Amino acid sequence: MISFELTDEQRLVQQAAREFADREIIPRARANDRNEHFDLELVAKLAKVGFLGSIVSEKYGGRGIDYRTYALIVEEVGRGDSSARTVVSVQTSLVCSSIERWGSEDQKREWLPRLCSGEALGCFALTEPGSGSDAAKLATRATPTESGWRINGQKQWISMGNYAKVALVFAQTDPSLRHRGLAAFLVPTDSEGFSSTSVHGKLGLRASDTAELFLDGVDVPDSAQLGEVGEGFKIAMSALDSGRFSVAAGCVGICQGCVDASVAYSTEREQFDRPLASFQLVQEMIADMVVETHAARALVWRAAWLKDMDRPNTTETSVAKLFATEASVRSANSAIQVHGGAGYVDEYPVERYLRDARVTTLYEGTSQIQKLIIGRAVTGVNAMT
Ligand code: COS
Repeated sequence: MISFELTDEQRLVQQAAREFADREIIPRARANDRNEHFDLELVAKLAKVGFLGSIVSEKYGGRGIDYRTYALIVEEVGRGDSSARTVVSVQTSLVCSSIERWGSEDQKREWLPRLCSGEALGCFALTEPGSGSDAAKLATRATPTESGWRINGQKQWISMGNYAKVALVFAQTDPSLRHRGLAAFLVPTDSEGFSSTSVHGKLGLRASDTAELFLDGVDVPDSAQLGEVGEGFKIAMSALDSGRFSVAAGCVGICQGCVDASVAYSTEREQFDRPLASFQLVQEMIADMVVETHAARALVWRAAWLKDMDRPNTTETSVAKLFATEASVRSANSAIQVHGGAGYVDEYPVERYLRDARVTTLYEGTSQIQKLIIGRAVTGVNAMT
């Protein structure tokens, strides 16, 4: 039975996450955004409260929480700052969940406790200059050596790539096999031949580290391979099932933040001798934001329910990701409208919400890719080949 009632424990976690966002994230969000500052102090605090790798089982240093509870945390962090939310999402959903699901016992013991405690950051290195939506068409090559693999290639738009101690790198072992030739590797970023550069000039997510990675003859042992040769694409897709969910949950936080900011501003600010909130056209904008927020949250919770029941959820995750990300862009745009000129500068969070929301309809699968996944699932026809 699906229920909208939170358990006592979920309510406590939600409250703790809300207070954490208000106390630790929001006060530093504007300066971090202005300074393009990847805030390692904040990352350490996120780790300390258990928000990194929280869905990982306790055995490996996580909190073993369910996906609904995870969504509650991610929503609150996302309401605070999407750059901080990106750290939680990448570390937890893309890196930790992949290692927990596909890793050997040794790999889990080596990396998960360090990732969950924040001692090490991880990054997810799938995208390349020539491979974005067509994720199977990687140019990065892994060739067998006597004791393992040599990896050559380049990765692009990699969150936390300049700070990660381990990169989950996807590479092609045999181009003739297309997606069935892909393999995944846990590459320590201090390996010889591994280097990174920072990407600057982003519209939003300015406090999030974004890197280009270069793998120039990086040698890794067999033990660095995650899963089997040929399983790389499935590993990437299953990671994205969790990553897209996390992005969606973060966008619910942006929507809620837009509602909160718009209610606060419109009830304070007066024009024509009455509060903005008394104008029907302003109320309409706020009501639309509320509906978007509730709908996005319900879709995220539905996907969470399927994940917690261990049922197939790729389509429902795409539905949640598509709706929540687009809703966050619409809500942030309307929230600026409610704030008028004040919404256009960073005294209020709404302009950052819009800039940060914008990438969510692009990364971890564009809105168009989500639509094609949903369309294929319901029609049985693959529009991508
Ligand atoms: N979980 C596990 N396996 C999955 C899966 C999932 N969610 N989705 C697909 N697979 C498997 C399929 O079952 C299939 O397996 P077989 O080889 O056994 O038949 C295989 O993966 C290939 O699947 P598919 O036919 O869907 O592959 P396509 O090349 O058509 O790619 C899309 C499908 C476009 C959906 C995929 O490339 C994609 O999601 N692209 C966007 C990439 C993205 O999000 N990039 C952002 C990176 S992070 S910023």
